[in-house]
Amino acid sequence: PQTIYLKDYTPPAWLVEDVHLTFRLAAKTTRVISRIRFAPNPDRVDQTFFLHGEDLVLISSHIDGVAVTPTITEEGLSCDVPDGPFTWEAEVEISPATNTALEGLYMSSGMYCTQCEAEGFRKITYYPDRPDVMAPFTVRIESDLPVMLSNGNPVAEGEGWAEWHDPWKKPSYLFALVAGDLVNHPDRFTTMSGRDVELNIWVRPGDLHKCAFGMEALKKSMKWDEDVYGREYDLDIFNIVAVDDFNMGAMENKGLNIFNSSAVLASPETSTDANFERIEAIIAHEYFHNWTGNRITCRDWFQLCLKEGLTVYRDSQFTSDMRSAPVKRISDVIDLRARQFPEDQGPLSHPVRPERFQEINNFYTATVYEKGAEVIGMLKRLVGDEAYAKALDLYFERHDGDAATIEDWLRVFEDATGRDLTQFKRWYSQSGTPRLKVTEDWAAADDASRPPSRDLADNPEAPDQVRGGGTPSGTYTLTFEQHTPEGSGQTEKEPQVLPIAVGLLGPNGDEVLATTLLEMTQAKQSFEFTGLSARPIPSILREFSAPVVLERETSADKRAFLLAHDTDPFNRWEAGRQLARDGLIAMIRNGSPADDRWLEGMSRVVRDDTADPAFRALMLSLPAESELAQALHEQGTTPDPDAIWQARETVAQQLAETLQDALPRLQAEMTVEGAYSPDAGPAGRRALAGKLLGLTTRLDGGAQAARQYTHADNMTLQLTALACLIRSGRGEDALAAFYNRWKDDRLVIDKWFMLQIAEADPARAADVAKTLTEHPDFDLKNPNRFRATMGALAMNHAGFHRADGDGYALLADWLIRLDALNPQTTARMCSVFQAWRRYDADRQALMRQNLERIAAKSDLSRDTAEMVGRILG
Ligand code: BAL
Ligand code: ZN
Repeated sequence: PQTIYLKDYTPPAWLVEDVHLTFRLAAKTTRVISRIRFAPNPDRVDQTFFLHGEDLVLISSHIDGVAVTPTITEEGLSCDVPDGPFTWEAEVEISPATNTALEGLYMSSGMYCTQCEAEGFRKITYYPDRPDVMAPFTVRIESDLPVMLSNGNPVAEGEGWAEWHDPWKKPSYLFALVAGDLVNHPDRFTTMSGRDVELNIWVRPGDLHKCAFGMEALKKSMKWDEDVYGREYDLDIFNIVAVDDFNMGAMENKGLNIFNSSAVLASPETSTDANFERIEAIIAHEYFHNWTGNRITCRDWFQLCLKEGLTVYRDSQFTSDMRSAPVKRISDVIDLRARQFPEDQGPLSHPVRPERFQEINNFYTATVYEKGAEVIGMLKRLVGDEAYAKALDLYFERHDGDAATIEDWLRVFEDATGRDLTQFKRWYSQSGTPRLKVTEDWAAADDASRPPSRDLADNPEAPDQVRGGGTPSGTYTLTFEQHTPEGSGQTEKEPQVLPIAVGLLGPNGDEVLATTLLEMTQAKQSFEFTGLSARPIPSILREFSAPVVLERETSADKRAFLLAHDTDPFNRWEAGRQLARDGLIAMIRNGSPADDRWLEGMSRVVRDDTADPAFRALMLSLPAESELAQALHEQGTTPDPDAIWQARETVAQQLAETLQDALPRLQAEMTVEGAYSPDAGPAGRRALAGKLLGLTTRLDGGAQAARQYTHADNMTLQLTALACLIRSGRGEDALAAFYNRWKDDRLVIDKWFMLQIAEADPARAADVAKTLTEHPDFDLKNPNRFRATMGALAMNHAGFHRADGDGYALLADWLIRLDALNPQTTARMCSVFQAWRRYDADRQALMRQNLERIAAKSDLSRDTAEMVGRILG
């Protein structure tokens, strides 16, 4: 397959003035008639007229009304065209009913829908399917279905047809069409300038009761974007449609967002608190794309982080404002470490702005999205809130209507702030997670005349900053060294700009220096603090101010001290996490007992009723098995999945025993009375209650969980209880009852598939998954169901890595089958093999064998071939 390089970008030869499309919908024989006005691009470097097109049957084509016979290949067509502007007309036939790749126009549960990002529009008609070709679209849909939707505003409709016009020029990847037997949950929103906007969430008739929460989230998002970014909605109508079969979470098509039904439909009976929070965030994310993605789009797909990093950053700000900022930050960092760090430290590592790809669908990654958002967070920290707001205003003003680049984005910040961002730009071009080592030095007041301390002697240059002041006193020095390991073909990595937020605590636990931002730009750099009467305890990288691995040799006592006293909630949590991690690793490596300081710390935190219950729930969560595997690997120990699982079990059991006396009272305190609300307050109480129930189950064998399961009146309580019952080996009856109760609800049955595999005893997980693939409800064509089964197997770390290799083989078997139907979802799931080199020789051999088996499949998709090739290296 062909590799495409950022360096080879050239402007389009032809621009599109406007587009008219007519769709005559039929399941296997849809006709798409296009009329497109082309004009030469004044900036072009060549004149080739090429239109992308895949899996299309060309019925006829005309230029300025004269029939033409283009040259057609698998990728598209070329044709001789006039020197000046002309009109292209074509009719093609496509088959939505047999489109299982879920790209282009396809059918899901009887409705027609589209997914065009990144390169799906070329499966609908011949077109210059690249984001820097932008045009207004007029769309006519003909069908006997009652609801027909496209982008923009409705223009006219009649019996069997509807017409839509989108006045905002857009790239083809933002095109959308929906037709089906749908019903709507309507509402309205008045924008900041007083314009009235019609809002709708469209669903299949049985799902109408699951729309209210999504609608509220949409209105909150619209208001928030006005209040915080000054961004107003720009059409008369905004439609959201829920679709059951969807590769991603949702898609930001202009004025017509299409959602995976799991990312929009919610009710207390069928959705967990986590589902509600995710839905709120995804609705916000897609809505925010209207400005960061649609009004300003990307010049080419290498610039994907321009819209995704920024929009993830914006949706995280929104969630922080709607809920708890510290809890959101901690959750984001857990996610970053679980998904982005392994990607950036393994064979799939790539820069936030990749420089090459074979299949762009493989680059909708945690690095582009989540690390892309971290980069924006760092930029904001460095320039400050006010300058950030000024730069964003300039970005919207300068680039509205543009297909922009990362260079454009950074120039806006340079122009708004006067800063030189040349070095900062490395965050976009250099792959890998920087490792940041820190050492400390203290010279007491009576030593102040001594020659420079040990660390400073190593570093002949003067320290960068002097802080504090006042009466002569001790000097405290932090020396940082940064290093980014080689990867993704980059051998020499340069120092990055690192914003390092630091606070200092005195020996009595009082804060002696409030959070201060250090700006590190060199490979090694020292920062000096004066005006201190005693050696402080540092709190470093507060709020996780840069996406790095902090390497700091420190005692468990100091971690316990920070856990007790740090004023920064993130670092308080981090101290507890580090204690837990160090203790687990010591147990795995040398059989050490659980660390008392961690058990005592947890005991204090869980009883601290001044602390947010959601925060306490996060504190009680142990590091994931995969995180421990990565940590062991970094420390030179080959991870043993069974030993990791066993150590977590042992520690969790000890925690349960330590808290035994407090559990009943704490659980009672966390009980939420009254009608269910998904708000952060009650959701946080349920989260903590859920953790406590998990601990109680270790002591009572599941008796309380069984009672909770029976009496639960919302899905959060029901599913928490079910998970506990499965873990305690008492899940069988509840699983059967759950299935019978919910068998008609696809989204709830996804949970049923997922939970029994993810929570299975590792020795049985692959067998449970295999049995479930034989269940009549297992549906290979539905990405949610596939992920609920195979994704859950991969989540069960020790189960997936079972020594006999059955977990690997089962997944590979199903990936081979799925590739023929849905390359995109297959390729994404291949990434669960990315850390294969971390494990012992036998497991490595088994994983390699299964990866090679996938690679050897005949007609393997470009998507999967690229992923497997990169993973094998
Ligand atoms: N643009 C693809 C889906 C999303 O990131 O919103
Ligand atoms: Zn997005």
